[in-house]
Amino acid sequence: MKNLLLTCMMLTMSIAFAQIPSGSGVYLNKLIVSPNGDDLTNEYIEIRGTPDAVIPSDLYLINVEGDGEASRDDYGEVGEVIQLGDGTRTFGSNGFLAIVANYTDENTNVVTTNPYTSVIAAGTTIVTIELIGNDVTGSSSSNVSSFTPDIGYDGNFEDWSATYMLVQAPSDPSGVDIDADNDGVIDATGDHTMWTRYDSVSFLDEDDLLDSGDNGEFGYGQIIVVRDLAENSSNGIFTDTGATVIENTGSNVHFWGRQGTSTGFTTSDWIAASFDGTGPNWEFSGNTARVSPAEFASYIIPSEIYGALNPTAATLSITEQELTDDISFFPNPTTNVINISSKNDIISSIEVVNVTGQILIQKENDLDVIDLTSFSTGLYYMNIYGDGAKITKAIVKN
Ligand SMILES: [Ca+2]
Ligand SMILES: [Ca+2]
Ligand SMILES: [Ca+2]
Ligand SMILES: [Ca+2]
Repeated sequence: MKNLLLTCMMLTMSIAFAQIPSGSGVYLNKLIVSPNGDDLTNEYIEIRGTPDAVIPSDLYLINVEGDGEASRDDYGEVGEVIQLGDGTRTFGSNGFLAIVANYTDENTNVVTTNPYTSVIAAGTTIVTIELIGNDVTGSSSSNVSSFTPDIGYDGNFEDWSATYMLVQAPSDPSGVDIDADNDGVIDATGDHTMWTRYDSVSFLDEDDLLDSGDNGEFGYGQIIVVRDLAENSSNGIFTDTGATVIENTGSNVHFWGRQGTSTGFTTSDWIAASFDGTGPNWEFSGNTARVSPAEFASYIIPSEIYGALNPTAATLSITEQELTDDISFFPNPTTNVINISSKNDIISSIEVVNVTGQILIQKENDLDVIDLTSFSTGLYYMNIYGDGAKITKAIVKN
């Protein structure tokens, strides 16, 4: 009976979440739509597909409104729509499509070039939108008077709260409401049931919660980052049934990307991070609560990953050899202390054990020195831990 109930529940969940039929083979590979600095020249959109394949002209990147301000009821509605294909455009020979924008100030003729064009890998299909406007320092697309080519992208894609979806749709999805009854769950009927959804993610902020008299924050993605799940789950954070929900404490998401060749919606399929710095070499937050998975904390985006796969958490973990190469210590033998230095500051803890394995010192702070003054003369071992790796070194007290 229990199994039957569980099966029924799972069936119900999967039906509830499948109101938009899913396809595969096209992925949101990187999404930087709320960068530091001016959005107009620092946003970056990257789609992964089949190398050299024609991009269907009915393939769209859309955003779905997620702010439930008291004064509005448009949440669940499609906002901006970017038409990715034009009937002849293909994914690059490397399988990637990148969308970027340059901005020309019509008063001064000063051109601000986005920081990505020069680093995107050869073979990528790049669509560069030339924006012309009256305030190059403005982040608002209201400063844009023309954009060429016009594929629906004005240099400033909607920020939070919003859901981003890659969909194939039989007609332009602009204005479609996927949640007409405003309950945070994609409706079982409506134009969107004719779409094929390839990928979807959401970022939810927390300025429209119920306790401030608003309607909540609404996420319709298959994976969703919220700012403060514990405090807000009963306070108007609405996430579609079956979605993976990640908490990103006290901060919004600047970077969404798929890890490696991933295709799913678990936390190990995606990277979600707040970042600092300057594009394209943004540095992810060093605060692990603002980065998912935590292995990406302090990761600096190398220019090589534009027009390429993102790293996976597993490949970030350093090897024992790297840890060995990183660390030096002296003197050994010693009569009192051993000084330890790490080129890349990656040591997380150190233990000193005796020859029987008994732990004599264990420390996570002040890792640049180990004091053996009180130890008897003899042989000891130092276990050094850093970034998932462990090495052991013999040390001698004289
Ligand atoms: Ca909001
Ligand atoms: Ca934006
Ligand atoms: Ca609904
Ligand atoms: Ca609605």
